[in-house]
Amino acid sequence: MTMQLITAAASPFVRKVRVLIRETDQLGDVEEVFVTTMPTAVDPIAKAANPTGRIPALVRPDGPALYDSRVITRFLDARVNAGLYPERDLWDVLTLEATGEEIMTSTVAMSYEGRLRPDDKQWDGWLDAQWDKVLGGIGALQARWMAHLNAPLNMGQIGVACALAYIDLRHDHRNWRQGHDSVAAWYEEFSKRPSMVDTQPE
Ligand SMILES: N[C@@H](CCC(=O)N[C@@H](CS)C(=O)NCC(=O)O)C(=O)O
Repeated sequence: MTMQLITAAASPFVRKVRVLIRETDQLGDVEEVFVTTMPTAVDPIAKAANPTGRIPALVRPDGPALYDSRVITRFLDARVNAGLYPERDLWDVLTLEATGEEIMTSTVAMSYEGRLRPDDKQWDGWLDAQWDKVLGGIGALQARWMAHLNAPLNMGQIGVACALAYIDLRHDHRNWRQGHDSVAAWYEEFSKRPSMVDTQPE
């Protein structure tokens, strides 16, 4: 039976799930339902699937809806034994995935600040503090995580790639590649995967 993924093209949290679905050949089992939702204008379909209205949410015909991208990716990985969370490396892969998630949390918050808050209420200090967190995450990728990024495909890599792609989409002018050559080179290659190309926001 078909499941429904409540989706938006630009969301990095959603994109993680969409990339996993393609990498694990589950596109035939999941219908992608596109919505437009924001903290200030929550889409009713998103709200029906997740009490907070956040996306992604996965509506299942045979059980309650799942939400939070990491819950959904664990579920879809386990469903087909895809091995994107290898047992022998589990805590590293989860922490790498969390590093991508932390970057997404700060960059999505920065986008909302810029797009939703009135001009006279913009707070540059807060934006800069969020960007510091992003730089902390990318710095850690460069210093500690390159071996894991270059390992066989795992969910941490997908999360990181979707986080970096979102920076290109919304915060390109901050020039995240500067000082992070290894991460940038890794990302250049990873973003050529068909799953990434197919989920590239317009
Ligand atoms: N921790 C959540 C975060 C999801 C999230 O913040 N999604 C954003 C889209 S990028 C959203 O739904 N925003 C609308 C809102 O906050 O109401 C996850 O990993 O799924």
